[in-house]
Amino acid sequence: MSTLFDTRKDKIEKAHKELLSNKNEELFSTNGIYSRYKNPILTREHVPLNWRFDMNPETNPFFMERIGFNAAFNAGAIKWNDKYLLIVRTEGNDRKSFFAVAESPNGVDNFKFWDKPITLPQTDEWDTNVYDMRLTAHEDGWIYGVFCTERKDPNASDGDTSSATAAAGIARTKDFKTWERLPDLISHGGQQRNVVLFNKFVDGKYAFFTRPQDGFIDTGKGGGIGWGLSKTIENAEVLTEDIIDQKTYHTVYEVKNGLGPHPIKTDKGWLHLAHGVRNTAAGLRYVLYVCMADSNDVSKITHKPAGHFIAPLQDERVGDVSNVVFSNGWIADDDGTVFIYYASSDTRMHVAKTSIDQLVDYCLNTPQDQLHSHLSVQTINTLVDKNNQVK
Ligand code: M1P
Repeated sequence: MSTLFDTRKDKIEKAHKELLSNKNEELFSTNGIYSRYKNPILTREHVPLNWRFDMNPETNPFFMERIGFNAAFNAGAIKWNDKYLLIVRTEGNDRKSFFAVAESPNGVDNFKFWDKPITLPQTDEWDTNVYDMRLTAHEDGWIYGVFCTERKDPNASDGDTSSATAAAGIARTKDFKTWERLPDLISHGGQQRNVVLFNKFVDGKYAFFTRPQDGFIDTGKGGGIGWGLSKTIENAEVLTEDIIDQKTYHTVYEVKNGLGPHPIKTDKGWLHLAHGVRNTAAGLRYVLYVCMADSNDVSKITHKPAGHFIAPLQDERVGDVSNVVFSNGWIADDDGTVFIYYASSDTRMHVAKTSIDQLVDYCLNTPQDQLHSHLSVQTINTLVDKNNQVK
């Protein structure tokens, strides 16, 4: 007679195997800019069973989950050895997130976590929590992961057990298994999340996109996406940060404006994917937007379509932190296909498919935000008038 252990193990293993081998399905896109896929590509259910269950019937007769997982989201992305790799922000029920590599043969389904999560070396000041890694294959030969390291605010008053400080942690690897930890980026513009290392030297220096803000939650004077240079990466420090893209009143990036993944180079310029945040009666709303920078100066934005590119839709709207889409990973394939990896509501990962040509067309031909309702109407009327000329 089979035991409770056996019955449960069998059932859970079958469901897990099925989940990992599910085919995904590209959905028809009305906007013609990108297509969503039917299924999320990674969820907490994808986390390997041997990270969760004690597989010994002697010590786990109920086949109980010993370590629970809350979410799998905000993944960095890279194509490596012909495989699509995500460095996933994997969050336990204990609220700690860490990084784990998940790999797919085609970029849209069959994502499987590697054997073990990444063991990230610590600096003298341990991280309390780490998240949102951006990957950069730098021309110096290393692959860098720049991520947010969060620690308790040393200046928090007695009894304040939630104030935190955020800084940009830096680690580098050549195989995604062994990581060398470097000192955190020193910046002088306040706290940092959403820091991205550019893949080329600029004036012989390492170049960072930053997002300075006054406090952990409060952006305060922090203006948006910043840009700063550092003489070294081993002791990275940006002495000044120029704001290259401001947060702006009554736009989708009114409250926060932060870069997503490393930009993609095209014939027409660099493509940037970023997130914007605005406030609503229901709380903050995070959306993604795309813009383009000058071919010769990745920090100079030349084209910025109005509004959001991807906003939370249907099921994506609900999760741990609802009404959020966030992306810190995309992959441009050699044939021009672009896979955008985005998380919804700080809970699960999705993929959207587009191409360099579509993104370039989108950037060059989508009207810019005119910042006033009557000018939005004018923009619509211009299109209507143009369409009226079409026979
Ligand atoms: O909860 C939404 C996002 O909030 C933070 O992003 P930002 O620094 O732009 O406010 C991060 O914690 C991010 O991971 C999270 O998805």
